[in-house]
Amino acid sequence: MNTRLVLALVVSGAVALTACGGGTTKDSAGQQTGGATNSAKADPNAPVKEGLKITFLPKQVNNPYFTVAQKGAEQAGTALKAEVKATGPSDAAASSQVTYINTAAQQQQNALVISANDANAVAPALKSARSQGLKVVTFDSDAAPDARDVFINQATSNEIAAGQVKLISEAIGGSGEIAILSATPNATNQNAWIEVMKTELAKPEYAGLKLVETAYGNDDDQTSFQKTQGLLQAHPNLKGIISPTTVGVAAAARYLSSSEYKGKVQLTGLGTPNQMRKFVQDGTVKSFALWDPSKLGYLATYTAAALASGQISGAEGEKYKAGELGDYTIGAKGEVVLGPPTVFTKDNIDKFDF
Ligand code: RAM
Repeated sequence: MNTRLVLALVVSGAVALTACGGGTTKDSAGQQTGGATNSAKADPNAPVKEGLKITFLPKQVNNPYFTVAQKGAEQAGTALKAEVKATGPSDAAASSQVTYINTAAQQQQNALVISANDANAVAPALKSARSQGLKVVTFDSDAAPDARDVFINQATSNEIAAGQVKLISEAIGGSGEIAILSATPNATNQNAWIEVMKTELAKPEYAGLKLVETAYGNDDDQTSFQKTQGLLQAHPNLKGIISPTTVGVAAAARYLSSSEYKGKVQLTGLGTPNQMRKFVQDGTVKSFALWDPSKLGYLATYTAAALASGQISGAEGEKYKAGELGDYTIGAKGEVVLGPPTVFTKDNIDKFDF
């Protein structure tokens, strides 16, 4: 190896290390704040690079919610002239995404867009991918903040969780036992929402509601179905269930709709209108909520392209354009919020097709 080549390698290695710093910073409350140390200067006027390779990695592939999100990611890919490749595990288990992350790095993708099954289980692989030059955007369910550049949150946890408590309270007339049917025990997003639900339930206006159990259906249809049955058997006075997962709420609705509990035990949650329509029409469910997953996938992909093109670095206050969704600004802890969820009832559900 000649001296010039050695020097070039050393210099490029140093540049790579600087650019991919990936350190953490602390906010005033002492919490880790998001993304890289962002030492690289962002250029808001930098053009989006053509031909970017972006891997889209959902919690699981056989989940209609993520299929819709993937469509949005692919639409963004077409608009950006980027190559979006979707891949992922069939179950939402904690460690299931690690090999997919490693593969994306080996394949020298420019960016990875991921909904994390577990904030910490994926963190070492994400950090390693970033040190190899990939930009990491989490969406839907965050990873440890120092393992990604930006998190695209569907709505604030407060909006989502407080909304869920309000819907179940209205459905059961403000008093009675309730249960939560969640996804996996490690899901960052569901756990954040459950925390806020508990805070909400402690407020005087919800003094009549009593949370008796939180069960986990693991975002698996059959497990969620059986856990619904288990909740009803274990709690004969149960008046309502909140299932903040599209898989859980659809399975719970299916169980209730053909059981003696239909119309007696109320159900709300986060569901896709297409999965929930028949249960709203047959009276099993009065109302539920969700955002548009395709917009979430679209925004996450635009964000990945903005990062990989050097338009943004993930620092608070940076602004960028996300195609037809318009302008976004990176908030505290490297977080961007898509917008408030929609509440669906029999009066509006037919206007939505996802
Ligand atoms: C499931 C997943 C996803 C969540 C939605 C509401 O599809 O758990 O992470 O955001 O439900």
